[in-house]
Amino acid sequence: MLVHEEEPFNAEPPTRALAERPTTPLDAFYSRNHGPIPHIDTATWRLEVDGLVERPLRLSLEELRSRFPEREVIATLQCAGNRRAELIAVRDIPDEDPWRSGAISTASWVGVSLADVLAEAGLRPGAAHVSFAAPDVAREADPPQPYGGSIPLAKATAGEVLLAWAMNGHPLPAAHGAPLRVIVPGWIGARSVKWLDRVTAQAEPSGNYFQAVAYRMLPPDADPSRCGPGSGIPLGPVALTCDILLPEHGSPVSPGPTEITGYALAGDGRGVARVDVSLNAGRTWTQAKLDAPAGPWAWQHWRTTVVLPEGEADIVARAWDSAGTTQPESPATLWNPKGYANTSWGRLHLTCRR
Ligand code: MTE
Ligand code: MO
Repeated sequence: MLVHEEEPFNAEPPTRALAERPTTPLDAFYSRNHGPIPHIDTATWRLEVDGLVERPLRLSLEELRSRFPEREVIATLQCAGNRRAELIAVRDIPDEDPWRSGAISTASWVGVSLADVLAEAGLRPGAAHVSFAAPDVAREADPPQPYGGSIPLAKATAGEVLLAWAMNGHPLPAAHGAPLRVIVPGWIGARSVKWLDRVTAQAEPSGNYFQAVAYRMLPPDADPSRCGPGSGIPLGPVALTCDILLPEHGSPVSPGPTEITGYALAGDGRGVARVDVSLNAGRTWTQAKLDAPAGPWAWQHWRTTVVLPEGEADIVARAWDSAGTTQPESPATLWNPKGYANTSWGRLHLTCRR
């Protein structure tokens, strides 16, 4: 793993570990933490469900498991800061980790549907958002702030949002949110709150720092240190993206036929329709072969064989979605002060020698 910070722990896998299987092994799944990992005693832990509900709930993990149907969703989680390093190369972004291509991973998640839990609590009129709270505290804010966030009610009740206790067939590891975390498929990873202890139905989005201040798309001329709650565009659904995973950045390759592998992921409600690869900065393209997705919320791997020249080669890849739209060409067109949502063409520079 490439460790960006030890405390709080932030690390991404080499892209090779993301290319091998549709789901990412637990020890290769990226870790994104804003504060120290809390170690929670599952025996005394309870989930509170409150706010604009008819019947507030207080549930142990055992009660959650026995009172609601178990669901499995294979979902890709992607940090809004994935590929920030390419944005930093355009213009510096102080105080944010330079994530490369590995702040994205896919797992099979097992838990209960948030929709079922909200139905049991009974939503009251006026509920329009569902907020999530956790006990970990982030020191990057002044004063330090607990972690939280929210999603609109339509997404919260759509069925695919899970309160999950298992990942790839194992109990959720502490680093990934044990005993219980939210999984919001198709939305930025930041909304998939780990170490969940409270779900609140409310009229407005969460006022938590990570919803109201951070994870917002600021205009390019904004100074983040002067942007208060509500500035910019709150990030939620992810946009169409794709990237190259193999060969790995900087790996030695020979000229001649070489397999290129990557992933593509469409935005909420859309599918990946095609992936194109170019060796000449987009003058001509060839189509990659797309693997079938493991489910509607999972990335799709793709592969194609290109003939690499001797010397320097620049490979680019772009995905198209079911609405016929494609990705922006360059990180420069997407630069923003916090370095979020770099969904530009996947890029790989190789030096090919015999
Ligand atoms: N939940 C809590 N409680 N604290 C956090 O710092 N980080 C969020 C989200 N949930 C975070 C959290 C962010 S920014 C991302 S991208 C995902 O968790 C990362 O999940 P992972 O570490 O399991 O990959
Ligand atoms: Mo994130």
